[in-house]
Amino acid sequence: MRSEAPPMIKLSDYQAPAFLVRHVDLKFCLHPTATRVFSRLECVPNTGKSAFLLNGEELQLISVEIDGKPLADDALILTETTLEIAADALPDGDFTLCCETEINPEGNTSLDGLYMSKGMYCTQCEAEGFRKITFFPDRPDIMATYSVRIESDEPVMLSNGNPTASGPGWAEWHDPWPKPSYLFALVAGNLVSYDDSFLTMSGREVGLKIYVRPGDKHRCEYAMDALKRSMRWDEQVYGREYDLDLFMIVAVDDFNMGAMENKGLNIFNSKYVLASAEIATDRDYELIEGIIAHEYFHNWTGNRITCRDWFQLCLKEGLTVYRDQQFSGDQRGHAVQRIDDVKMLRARQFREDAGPLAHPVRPEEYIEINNFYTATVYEKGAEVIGMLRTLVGAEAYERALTLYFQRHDGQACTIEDWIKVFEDVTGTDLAQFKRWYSQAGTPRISVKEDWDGNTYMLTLTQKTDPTPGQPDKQPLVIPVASGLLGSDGTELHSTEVLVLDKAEQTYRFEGLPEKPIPSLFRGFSAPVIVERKISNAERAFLLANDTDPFNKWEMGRAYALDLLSVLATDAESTIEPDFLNAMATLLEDQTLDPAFKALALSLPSIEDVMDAVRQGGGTPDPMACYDALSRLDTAMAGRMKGTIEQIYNALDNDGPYTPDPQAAGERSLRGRLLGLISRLEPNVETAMRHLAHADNMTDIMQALPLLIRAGRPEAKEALGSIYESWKHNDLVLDKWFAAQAMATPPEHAAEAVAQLTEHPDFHWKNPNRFRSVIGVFAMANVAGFHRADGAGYKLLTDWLIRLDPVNPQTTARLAGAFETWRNFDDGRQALMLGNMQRIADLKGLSKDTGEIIGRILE
Ligand code: 0A1
Ligand code: ZN
Repeated sequence: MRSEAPPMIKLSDYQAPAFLVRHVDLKFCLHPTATRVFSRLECVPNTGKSAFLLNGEELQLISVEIDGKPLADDALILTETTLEIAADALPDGDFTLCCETEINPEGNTSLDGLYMSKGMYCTQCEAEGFRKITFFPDRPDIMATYSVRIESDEPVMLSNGNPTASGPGWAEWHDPWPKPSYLFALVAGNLVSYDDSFLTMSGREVGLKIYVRPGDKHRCEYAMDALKRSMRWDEQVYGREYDLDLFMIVAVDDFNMGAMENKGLNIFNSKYVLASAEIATDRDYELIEGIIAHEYFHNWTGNRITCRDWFQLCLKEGLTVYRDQQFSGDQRGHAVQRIDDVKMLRARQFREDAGPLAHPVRPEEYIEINNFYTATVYEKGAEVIGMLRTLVGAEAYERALTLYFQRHDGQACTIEDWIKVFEDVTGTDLAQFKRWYSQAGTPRISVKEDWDGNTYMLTLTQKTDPTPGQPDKQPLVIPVASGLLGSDGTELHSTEVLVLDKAEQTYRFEGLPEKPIPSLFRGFSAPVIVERKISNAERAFLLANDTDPFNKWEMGRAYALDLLSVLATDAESTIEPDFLNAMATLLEDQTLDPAFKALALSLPSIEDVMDAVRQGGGTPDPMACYDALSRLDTAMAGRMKGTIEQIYNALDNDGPYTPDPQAAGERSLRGRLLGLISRLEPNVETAMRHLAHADNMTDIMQALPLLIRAGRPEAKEALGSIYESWKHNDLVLDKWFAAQAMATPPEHAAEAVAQLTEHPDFHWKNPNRFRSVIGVFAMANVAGFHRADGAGYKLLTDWLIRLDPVNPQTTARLAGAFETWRNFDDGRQALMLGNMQRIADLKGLSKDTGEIIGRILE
């Protein structure tokens, strides 16, 4: 255990590496508890004579040689995290460094470095896992080619690049593309592959293989299809062709994140690969498609062009998220995709930006880089790229990207390099725009209107509240896509991008026949909070008439939030019939697509309601917000009863399940209607029927939570029978646990979840299982987690304390459940504080969790 506080790493301290590594030879003699790793690095001095500092953690050093000669003991300084070779022990020019180390994959429960998942060897090297495999200058600006030899009895042995040779008990791989160490991967185990091939745009045939455990081969078809569509899309839209003979995906059950873009050998959490109607929901299919695309797109944005240092993480992640969102929009429809993306941005990123964990898209300091794989770096990073494209236009964006790929291929780059290609292509100075990368916090925009009978004047003001370490904020460049509507619903002024780049600005629109109704931030053209005093009548008007689907949805949401924040503070208040009428009109509108309708008929999340109460100056009571949502949902159901049932029945599709967007959209509307119907049925008979007829996981997962929420004995039976049928399938069991953690009524959720943790299948060291129970409870059963007696906080904390020594990354991520603690009443604040203090006081607390709790408490 380290005794002193872990150091803060700063962007301003960046220094070019003293040595580069041109090529790496690795040999692995695999053994579950004693794997031998032999490395040979071809090193090149880079900045003049200096000591050579290599990273290494949890390694047993067996030997080290320079140019074939062992080093004198006094030439080496070995610490728990580094190996330093003295400058005078190194020759003047190029040299080779050979190291032999021993590691223990089975003992590695952090799932970082080389570890074992159900008997299979597997690696995770981003961000700093390679240093747990061998001594290496483990930083992304060192790019080398790799040749790898694996020796073991495992039937399948994989690494990056192309296979070069193999025989009984060994396999060799060569990756010709220079890459940083974080993209290294190795897999070995008893796997089978689902195979296909792809003909690239220049006519090369690429082998495609998805490796899974033997029983899972029939669940790879959808992932393979998504992969081929991603490869074609990247050729057609970005002109990017794949660059090896082989592209492999491996599904593993124990994984901290979603997936990893290792060169030529992507490693996936199995939940984002395996799909069939009976185990995966429509949402799972959608996520599989998006994540397959995301990892594949990294081949160019991340791998061929990588990051100079980890502060530049958004360079690859923001751009790759932006690209996967574009792809999903092309596959599934842009309106619905945009609404889904914004819902997620607001739920995760806006919340992060408004609390103690707020940080810029390009952070300037960190203790543990794994804590910065955040919604801000990923999702806000993608929004910044979307704004850049809106500002320069689609055509200039395309030219800038072509220049980026041409100029920086094979390099480790910075945000400055990225901005420069746009400046060079457009001839504009983007210095002010670049503030989006350095300034944390979500800008708030206020709106003032003036009308003099002929000219309409729109005055926009921007303000960003202080965030940790950034008391003063500067104006940003904000694209405001705006349209103006007439009172009959016609578009008086079609969408135009206004550029707001000062604290306050006025825009004039001349010669209008009447005072228009503005539709601002169409398509959510910037990640901001619009604070516009607007009547519910105007919201209803825009909900009915706006030609922009995003704003149409937005107005329904704003209207609902207005009512919900009143209901949550005054349970006796009445519900405006106009809102219910507007929802009924929407439901009956034949021109709207079902997926959009399902979104527009859904109510905001409980967190959104709590935020709305706070904006109104109150302190939210989670239980009152939960009840407000139930009441409004019930009122909607009552108002639309006849129509709901009729449309619900009409959507009943007898054909076989298909995961295509149209069918999924219809199911999502049907699921939403089922939720409404169940509000009026104390014995949930429609949900029972829905479940009884379900031939796919989507339908099951629509009905099951409703039975659990209603506390019906039938829920127990259903859970029992699902368990019996699926107890050998971890992905289904994860959902089985999650449904209970999420839908158990808040009053006794903590007890129910505590009981789930006693279940023999609660394998808490598996991140998916831990998240399905503890994570879902803390993040998705909000009123249950925040129960006033603190039982939820204690349960989470007890489990975080247990998990931290085993898996710091997953612990730190879930500790983020406390990030909103200051938004609650004094009683809850004190309870949360006490529990966080218990974590902070732990001896040997990981630096991952220590950093998160430290920042939350600051
Ligand atoms: N680069 C991956 C995400 C990822 C990051 C870290 C990991 O382990 C600590 C694993 C995956 C992506 O963006 O998909
Ligand atoms: Zn990524």
